[in-house]
Amino acid sequence: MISEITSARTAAEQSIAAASTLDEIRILDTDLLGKKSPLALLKTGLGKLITVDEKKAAGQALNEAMLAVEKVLNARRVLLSRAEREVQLAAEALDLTEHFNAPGRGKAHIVTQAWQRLEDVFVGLGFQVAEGPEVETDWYNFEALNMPPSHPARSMHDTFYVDHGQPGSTVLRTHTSPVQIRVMQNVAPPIYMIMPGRVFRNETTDATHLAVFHQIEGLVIDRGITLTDLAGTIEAFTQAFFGPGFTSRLRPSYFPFTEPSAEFDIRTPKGDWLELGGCGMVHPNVLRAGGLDPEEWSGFAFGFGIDRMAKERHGVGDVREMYTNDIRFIEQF
Ligand code: FA5
Repeated sequence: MISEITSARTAAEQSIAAASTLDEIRILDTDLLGKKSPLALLKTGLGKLITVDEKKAAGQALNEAMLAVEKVLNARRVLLSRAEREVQLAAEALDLTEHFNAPGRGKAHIVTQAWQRLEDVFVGLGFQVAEGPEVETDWYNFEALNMPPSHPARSMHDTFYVDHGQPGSTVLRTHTSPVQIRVMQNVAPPIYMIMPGRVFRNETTDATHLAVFHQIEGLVIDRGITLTDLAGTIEAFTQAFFGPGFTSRLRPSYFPFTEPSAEFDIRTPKGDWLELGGCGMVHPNVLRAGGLDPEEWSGFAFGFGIDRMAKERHGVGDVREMYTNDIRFIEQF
């Protein structure tokens, strides 16, 4: 029995030494230490030994052999995983030396640059900046914006729901408009604010659509605000952001939270029209949801996509390119 144990142990150790991959080690683990391994089978034969001394000696030798095989197996596993990791690291290594040699420091991402420039331009026009949460309640994202549960306009927003509270009560905000309500609830008018931030829609991505993108919301609430103020603000913004050769127009549209509503486009010096976002006069129901009296206050709101603005401003063909994080693309801007 003892000699059988010794030869099983030697054979096991030899096959471990011969293993050259972690997959082989995984198989050997079962073959050499599992229920059907030679050592385990020898263990089942212990009962057939006659004397107590024989049993004791064989049992001890078996335990030692099992422990020894396990130890050798583990040591080989550590060695092979280290070797595999080194091969992987070598294969995935990036040569960054050309970037170390380049003069200058890192810079803000193209979308962050657009975001910061938008803030600068609006602050220059007298606006303040506010932010709201990315995880919102259904009430702020839809209901307070004049979209009750059955409202058909809800289907225009493909919503990501968060597993929190009552089913369907918590969402990843689909636009920055819910921040309008939070601002109205917390700031006494007159209000001249912009609200930039990240928004989420369960959409298939393409050259102009992302599932995670950025919007900038604008909200003005004061006494006697009219559509002319909205048009004038959009025009002043267009010239300040894009340059004097650019102009803007409003096109009739529909949003549940503004009445009347418009889409706003800008005209490039070449004469092309580009759609930038939506806007309109704040709906009385929205003013009420924000705790304001529509008889006393009126206002306008607008919201447009920051990623698309960055794309247009820099002539990027596909919005998705801005998020591949390929340093050769990013460092151009
Ligand atoms: C809205 O989200 C309204 N909340 C805008 C608004 C605010 C209207 C205030 C009136 C008053 P819309 O779904 O059209 O509207 O989106 C506004 C802008 O976000 C679009 O014009 C576009 O520039 C950008 N946008 C929309 N969907 C995507 C997307 N999937 N990927 C990138 N940009 C997008």
